[in-house]
Amino acid sequence: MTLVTPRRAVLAAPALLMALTKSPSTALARAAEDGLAGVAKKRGITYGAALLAENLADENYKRALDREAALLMPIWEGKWGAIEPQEAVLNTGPLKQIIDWGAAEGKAVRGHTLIWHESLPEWVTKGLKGGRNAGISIMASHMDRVLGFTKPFIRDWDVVNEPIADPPGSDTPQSGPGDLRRTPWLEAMGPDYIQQAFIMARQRDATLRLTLNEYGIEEDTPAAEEKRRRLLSLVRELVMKSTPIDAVGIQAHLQLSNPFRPEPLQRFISALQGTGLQVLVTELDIRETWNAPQDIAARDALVAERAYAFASTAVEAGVKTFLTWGISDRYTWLNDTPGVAMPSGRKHRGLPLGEDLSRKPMWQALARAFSGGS
Ligand code: 9MR
Repeated sequence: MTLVTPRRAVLAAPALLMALTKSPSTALARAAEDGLAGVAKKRGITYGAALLAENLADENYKRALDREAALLMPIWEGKWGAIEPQEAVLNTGPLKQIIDWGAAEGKAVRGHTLIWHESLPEWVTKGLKGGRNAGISIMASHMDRVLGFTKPFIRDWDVVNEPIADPPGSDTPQSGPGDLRRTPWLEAMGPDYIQQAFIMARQRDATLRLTLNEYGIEEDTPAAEEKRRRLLSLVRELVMKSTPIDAVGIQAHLQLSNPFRPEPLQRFISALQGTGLQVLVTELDIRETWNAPQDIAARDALVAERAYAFASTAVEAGVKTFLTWGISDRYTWLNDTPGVAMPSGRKHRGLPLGEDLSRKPMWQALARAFSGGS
């Protein structure tokens, strides 16, 4: 396996990429032996990656993930439809597979996700039609079962995922009533379903890190600015009401078709931290434009440039937990989700390792961001 950037990538890359991949005698070269987690750890940052349990059957992939990540996050196995597909019948096998492999290799696992509007089995959506009391009881039982099972293994859960409505100008804008996304939970229980979820999680596990996770809040667009405003206002309200919430997860599914500037993100992270919460980056990946250049090196340079701009901003703002949504272009939703995958059949190259598991310029960009630009 190649551990260095292919020469053609370096030759065709712009100045920033040159800076990222040059100087083999420096910290970055040593980083090549460590993996991203090793590089991040030196700065007090925990780096991890999301995965599907089924992909652990791919030994080469597993080795690469083992080398790079100190923290694991289940892409599917912790979601309601995966873990409690039938009422009161837990399917913990695939999540346990991730937990066991993590334990064997000394990696922590974070949980994803307890309360979300997607990946809900029909028995839940039907049940939620019963109104507030039904909602409270379904939520409480799920938390009893799932947190009861994961308490010994998982110390950080996405308790509420994606509660904010997408403003006008987003890819998938929603209409009112307010800042919150209209979900089966909101309809059943009203806006305080969010606070209830955090309270219930804390009641079941006093020292679990309780995280609220959201997307569409990273880039320099009017829609992202409005979504940041909405999220900040929700978080401030939750904190004002003494809700047991510990952290906000910034998903970071970035798109090269959107502009990015460090300042709005910096301000947002500081504002969140100002409420007393931690800020994590939970799902970084980078979607290329559909008319991306043909040349692989040029494409990788653009991805690396965005990865560095984003990650260095987050790290400088004090983010200490940083995950990518996958580790390799071999397995990623970016290439199998309609509307996200490129219609031309070209594959997005938006993760640190290529399909062949070799380190790409995005790897170097993250390594450099984690090591403080040196
Ligand atoms: O990447 C995930 C995809 O494979 C699943 O089909 C989908 C539904 O479970 O969820 C995707 O992951 C999402 C994550 O759970 C929450 N943030 C956005 C992610 C990408 O859509």
